[in-house]
Amino acid sequence: MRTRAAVALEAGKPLEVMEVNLEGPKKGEVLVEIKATGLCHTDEFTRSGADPEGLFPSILGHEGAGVVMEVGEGVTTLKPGDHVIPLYTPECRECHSCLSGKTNLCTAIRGTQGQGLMPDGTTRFSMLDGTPIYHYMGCSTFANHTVLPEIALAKVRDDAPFDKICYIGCGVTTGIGAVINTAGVEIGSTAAVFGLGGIGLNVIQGLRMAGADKIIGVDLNDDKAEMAKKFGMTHFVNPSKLEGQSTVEAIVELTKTEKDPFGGVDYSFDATGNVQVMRDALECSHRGWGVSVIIGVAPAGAEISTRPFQLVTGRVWKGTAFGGAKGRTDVPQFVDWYMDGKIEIDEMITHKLTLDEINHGFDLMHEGKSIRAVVEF
Ligand code: NAD
Ligand code: AHE
Ligand code: ZN
Repeated sequence: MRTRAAVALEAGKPLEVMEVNLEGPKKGEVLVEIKATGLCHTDEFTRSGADPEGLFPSILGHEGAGVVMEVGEGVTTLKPGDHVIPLYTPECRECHSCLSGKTNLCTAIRGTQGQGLMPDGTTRFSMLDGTPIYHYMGCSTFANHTVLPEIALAKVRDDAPFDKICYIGCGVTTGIGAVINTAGVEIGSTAAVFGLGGIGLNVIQGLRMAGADKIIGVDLNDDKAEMAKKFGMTHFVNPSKLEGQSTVEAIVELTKTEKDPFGGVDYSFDATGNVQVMRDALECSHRGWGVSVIIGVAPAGAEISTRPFQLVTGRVWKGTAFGGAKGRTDVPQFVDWYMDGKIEIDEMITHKLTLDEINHGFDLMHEGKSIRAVVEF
């Protein structure tokens, strides 16, 4: 069949909206009509050329929601008409990692997924002249139709709005999951969140759900503070406006008490992808027990560093992919939480675009004007 997609032809170039060929689902695969997709900073990271795994030409996008149109041979858990959310972290429930119960990082198809291919080593997308187009994160939601493996689709209830629940395909689950699954934040905790964008706001929402007392937001953009306050931020630090004080010192100062003269937050989260920020996030966490979670994705070649003494004195550095969530199991639950009013999404979707306007969504991201821009098909 033919479908319309925004194609990343070359690193650093705007996406080009065009008709592409899409082959039908093979064994174990599913054809999905994408109804809506969010624009995550990770899409921009790959579009820009900063991603060591970036491949071109490709169809980016990994934060979608849609409807099953056709299933390939052997597919048993999905049928045409089912509402689904694509999963860049699949859940096969059979590989060593899934069976370990210790991680959400299913390994069943990671090799081919990282090569922009379906599990059989081929691509379903091509240009009208026959040039193959790579898949992206196993999802490629910047296309009106896409093909995914059955294990990379979460079946969700059919009364949930696509233009909101697409965000559960990455940002919402990553942010809230980082708090609940990865950090395991307890009631009464103190926390710092670096980067108040589409991920950081969901970390803040997760911290409020977990019952954190003090939630310190950090961003270079003052405009991000207002929305963060609505989601539970109690204090704001803009590192570019500090005088005679480092960001770490400012956060320590906000958490010091008479009983606790050392200060430092119980939990910190990086949602910027900047390795110097990751260091600050670790170092503002509490001596003896602070846990710092890296969510941000750093460009090719970037490395984190700190004095080993920071870890010797009890701080713990962790990371999280998709908030530690097991997609097929946990994503339907997130959709229920949204529908039951337990989590908020609507306000974070600041812009709605058509596919033809998709590059404007990346402009808004760079200008710091959007939290999530969503493309509706
Ligand atoms: P975003 O662009 O919406 O938000 C980033 C925020 O960080 C912005 O508000 C920006 O002003 C702020 N910021 C940038 N540099 C800063 C600095 N030096 N100090 C303080 N604030 C700074 O991006 P997003 O969609 O929220 O994504 C955030 C990061 O998380 C990206 O690196 C993305 O690739 C990554 N991510 C990771 C996962 C995962 O599973 N680990 C999932 C989704 C996104
Ligand atoms: N391709 C990059 C790594 C990108 C990365 O870390 N991706 C996250 C999801 S970001 C979603 O917005 C992830 O889940 N990674 C786990 C995995 O297996 O890819 C690089 O550095 O090569
Ligand atoms: Zn993402």
